Amino acid sequence: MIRIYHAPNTRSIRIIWLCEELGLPYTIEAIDFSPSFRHAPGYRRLNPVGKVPAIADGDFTMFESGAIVEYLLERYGQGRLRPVPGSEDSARYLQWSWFAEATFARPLGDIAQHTVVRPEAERIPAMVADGKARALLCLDAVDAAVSGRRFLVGASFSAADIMMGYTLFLARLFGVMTADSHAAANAYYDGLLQRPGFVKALA
Ligand SMILES: N[C@@H](CCC(=O)N[C@@H](CS)C(=O)NCC(=O)O)C(=O)O
Repeated sequence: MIRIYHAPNTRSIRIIWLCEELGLPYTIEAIDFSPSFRHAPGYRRLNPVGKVPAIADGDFTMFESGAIVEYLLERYGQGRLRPVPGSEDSARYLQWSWFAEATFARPLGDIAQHTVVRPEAERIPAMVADGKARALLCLDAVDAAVSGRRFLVGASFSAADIMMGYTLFLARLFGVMTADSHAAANAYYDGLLQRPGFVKALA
């Protein structure tokens, strides 16, 4: 049984959503998102930098949401939710999965840090403005990629959509993706919101 260390609105949403899509049994360990809990030795044993998510699969534990997604697909996916390794679609799948976390989520993380995560005295407004500008550039790229398409890669839903779906959740949450522009990205994200697994993960 996979145990998912989860806090609302965090990247553990990706892991719950993936388990739902694969029909994998899992349990949720709801954690306290406060720095004092995340940086206590108990949680730092699961995630050495005190971030969410982490999982335990039996005695095996790991962190980093994108790596967890790939581990679960390799171990339990039986070829589902990702293109055949070595194919061009697989390259695109990797590109958008990494882009979602390594490039797009970074400026959104800066916005989060300087609006809600850090204590007020440590927040720098200029970081928020800069983060918004960098995130908008990423949103432009996603908007172009999903224009006239339901999914990021090929004709079917893949775990790249799970990676990007959570990133777009943050983009909406922090007012980077709004209804008055980026029609294709909004339509794509609204389509993802129809998936029961995403709805359950967000609940
Ligand atoms: N690249 C990491 C990012 C993890 C991350 O930043 N998690 C956020 C919640 S979504 C967090 O724990 N933030 C608290 C902090 O940075 O102090 C992953 O994908 O797992």
